[in-house]
Amino acid sequence: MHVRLIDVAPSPSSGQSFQTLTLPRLAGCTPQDVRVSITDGRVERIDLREPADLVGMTFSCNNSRQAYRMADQLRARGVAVVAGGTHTTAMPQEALQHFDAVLSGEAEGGAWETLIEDFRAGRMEGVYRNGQSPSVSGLAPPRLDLLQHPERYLDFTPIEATRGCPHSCSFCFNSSIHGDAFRTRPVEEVVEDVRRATSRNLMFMDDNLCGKRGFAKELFRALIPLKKRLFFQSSLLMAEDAELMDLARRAGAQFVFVGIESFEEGSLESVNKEWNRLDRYKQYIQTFHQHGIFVSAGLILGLDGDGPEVFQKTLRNLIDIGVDNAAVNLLIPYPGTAFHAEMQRQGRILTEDTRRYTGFDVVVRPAAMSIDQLQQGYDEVLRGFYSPSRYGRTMLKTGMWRKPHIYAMAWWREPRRRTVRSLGRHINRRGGE
Ligand code: B12
Ligand code: SF4
Repeated sequence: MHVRLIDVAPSPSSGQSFQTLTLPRLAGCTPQDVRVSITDGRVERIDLREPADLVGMTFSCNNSRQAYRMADQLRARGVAVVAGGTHTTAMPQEALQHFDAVLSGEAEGGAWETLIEDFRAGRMEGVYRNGQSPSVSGLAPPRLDLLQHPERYLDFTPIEATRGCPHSCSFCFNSSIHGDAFRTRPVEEVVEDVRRATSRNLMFMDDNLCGKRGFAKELFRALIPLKKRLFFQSSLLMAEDAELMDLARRAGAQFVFVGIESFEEGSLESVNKEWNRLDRYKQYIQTFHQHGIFVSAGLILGLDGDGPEVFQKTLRNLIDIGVDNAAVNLLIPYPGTAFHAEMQRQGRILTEDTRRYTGFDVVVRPAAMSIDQLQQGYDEVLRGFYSPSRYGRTMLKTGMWRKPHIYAMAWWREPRRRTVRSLGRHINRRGGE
C-alpha cells in the first residue's frame, strides 16, 4: 500500500523554504508496512496524476479552498483522499464535504493507525480523533529523509520538544488543537533528534518552548555540549528567569519570536493576554539582547482596545523597546478559536473567504475605528518600521546581514511580502487621490 502525503500550497516558492515537520511526523507514525511518500507543495509542483492508494493532505486556513479543489479532482478520478492539520481540526465537517475521511487533532495516539486500518478494510469514513491528547513520549523519529529536493530548503533542522501552550490567548489556534494539555517530550528523546540533525541550526516548532521553565532549563542544559544554534518561539515571560536566560545563551540561543501582540492594556485584556506585562517590555527585550538573542516580535492590530491613535503609538513603542524585527498582523478570526466564536456572535466577521485570512487584510470589523483607518494605519506601521533608513540601522546594529540564518528567520518571506504589499497599496492609493 502506498500513502502519498501532500502539503498544499498555492505554488512552489521561488526561493528556499523551511523544512516542514508535519508530514515527516505523520510518516513517522504510519504503520511500517505502508510505503509513504511526501510532496511538499511549498517547494515542488503538485502533480495529482502521481499514483497512490491513499492521499493525505495537510493545509491551513488560508489554503483550504485550494486543498478542497484538489481533493474534489482526486475523488473524481477514484482516488481516496483524507485530510488533517489545523484547519481540518477546526472544521472537520466542512472538510468532510471534500474528503473521504478526516483526522481531527494529532495523528499519534492511535487515530491515524485506525484510519489506515479502516482504509485497508474498506470501511474508512467520517471523522477520526483520539479520545484525549496523545502522549508525546516515545514518538517515532520524523521521516525528514522523505523530503525530496533538500537543496530547496533553508539550512535548518526542525525539532519539536513540546506540544501546546500553558496559556489560552483567545485568537490562538493552540488550545483548539491541543486542548489544555501542555506536554513535554522526554529530554533524552529530543536530544536524540538533535544528534540526528543534519544542520547546526535548529528550528523549534514549539509554540512556546519555555512554557514550563523547569523543562526548558533541563533541555537547554542537555543541549549545551551539542554546540547548536537555537531558533525558537517563547512567551516574553522567559526573560524574567535569569537562570533560564543564561542556560538558553549557553545552549546556543540565537533568535526568539515573542508574542508582544499589543501596547494597549485593553487590547491585551480583550484576548486573554493581560499577563503580558506592558511595563516590562523594554526590560525584557534588553535582557534578550544582553544574552545575544535577536528578538522578532509578533504584533496584532485591530484588537478591541485599539483606537485610531494605536498606529503611531505602536510604531513609537516598537522602536523604543528596541525589537529587531516585527511580524505585524491584522487580526485573523481562525475558525475553531474562542475569538472566532465571539466575533461570529457579534456579527463582526466581514468575510468567510479564508483566502483573505492572511493577516494583511481587514477581515474583522474593528470596534473603535473604520475599516479604512485600520487598513491604512496597518500599512503605516509597516512602512515606518521597515523604512530603509530606519531598518537599515537595525540591520547594521544587529549585524544580521552577516548572519544568514538570522536574516533568513527574520526576513523570510512574510515580513518582506507584507512590506512590499503595503507599499504597493500605498502607491495605488496615492495614484487614486
Ligand atoms: C512552523 C510553523 C510555520 C512555518 C511553516 C513551516 C512548515 N510548513 O512547517 C511558517 C513560519 C512558514 C508558518 C507560517 C504561517 N503560520 Co504557522 N505554524 C508553524 C508551527 C509553529 C509549527 C508547525 C509544526 O510543525 N507543528 C508540529 C506538527 C507535528 O504538528 P501539526 O502540524 O499540527 O501536525 C500534526 C497534526 O495536526 C496532524 N496532521 C497535520 N496534517 C495532517 C494531515 C493528515 C492527512 C493527517 C492524517 C494528520 C495531519 O498530524 C501531525 C502529527 O500529530 C505551528 C504551531 C504548532 N506548534 O503546530 C504554526 C501554525 C500552524 N501556523 C499558524 C499560522 C497562523 C501561520 C501563518 C498564517 C502566520 C501568518 N499570519 O503569517 C503563516 C502562513 C501559513 C500558510 N498557510 O501559508 C497557525 C495556524 C492557524 C490555522 N488555523 O491555520 C498555527 C497553528 C500557530 C497557532 N498557534 O495559531 N508557520
Ligand atoms: S502564548 Fe502564544 S502560543 Fe500560547 S496561547 Fe498565547 S498566542 Fe498561543
